[in-house]
Amino acid sequence: MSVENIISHAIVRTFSDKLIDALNIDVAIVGGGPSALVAAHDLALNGVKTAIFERKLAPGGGTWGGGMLFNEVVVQEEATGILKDFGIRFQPIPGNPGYYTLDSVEMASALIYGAVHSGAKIFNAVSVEDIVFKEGKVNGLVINWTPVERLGMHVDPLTVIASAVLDGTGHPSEIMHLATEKAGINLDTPTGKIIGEKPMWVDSGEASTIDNTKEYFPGLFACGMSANNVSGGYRMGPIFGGMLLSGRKAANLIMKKIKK
Ligand code: 48H
Repeated sequence: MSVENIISHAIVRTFSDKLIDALNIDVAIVGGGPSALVAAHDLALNGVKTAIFERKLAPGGGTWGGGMLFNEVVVQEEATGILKDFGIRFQPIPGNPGYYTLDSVEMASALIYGAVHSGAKIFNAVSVEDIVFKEGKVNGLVINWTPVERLGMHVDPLTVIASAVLDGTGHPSEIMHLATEKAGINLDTPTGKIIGEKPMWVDSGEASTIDNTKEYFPGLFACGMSANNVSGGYRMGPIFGGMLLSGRKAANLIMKKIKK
């Protein structure tokens, strides 16, 4: 075989093996933002078969750009343990105990590396366009290549079967919209519907992001900004402790559910 052939062969074979292995998993995560990356890391580290499907080429979601493209973010004391778990460095904000700044590029890359290195699989440039909804239960995801989605090509998707689905799609809560609008699911919210995100109130938004991280329907969980949007929490801007802690909470809730 020529070296050109060896390279192509090896890539097609190893990728196919990876994708086939991910067609039936414990946890299917939609979106590769900070909350989802922490959840994937914790799940995989505990032996839970986990894959992330991320629409963009680069996972990391809203972490890369810091605040208004100043590529630094803030994290509060409660979440520094997670930063340490991923080897992310941080420095105190002088005169403001309990708050730290960190390089958002270091955070994004470390979260991605940590998730993959702990055994989670990330499929980038893959968009989730629907859920599998059988006999009243969420059973998995319907996936397609992002370029197919973007070009509006009429190409049928493939499916991933999973014991639990985690919506980590950020502000739009895409999976929850599919659940309510296409599957007619009543979510665990006061109205059964998506309440919608409120304006900026940092401390309230940080606390509610964690509180709102939960199972909204059997087999369907939400974390991060998606959870906050579903339950009507306030936004918080470029502070990320709530996102990291939400990912950790989601992983713990899912592990408890799966073990049952
Ligand atoms: C595949 C998809 C799909 C889909 C979306 O928004 P994210 O960074 O996620 P979170 O919730 O972990 O973090 C939120 C944070 O970044 C943020 O926005 C904050 C703190 N905002 C505060 C404020 O006041 O504005 O990432 C979500 C990811 C993205 O990478 C999307 O591309 C991806 O999900 N995604 N992937 N299929 N259908 N929908």
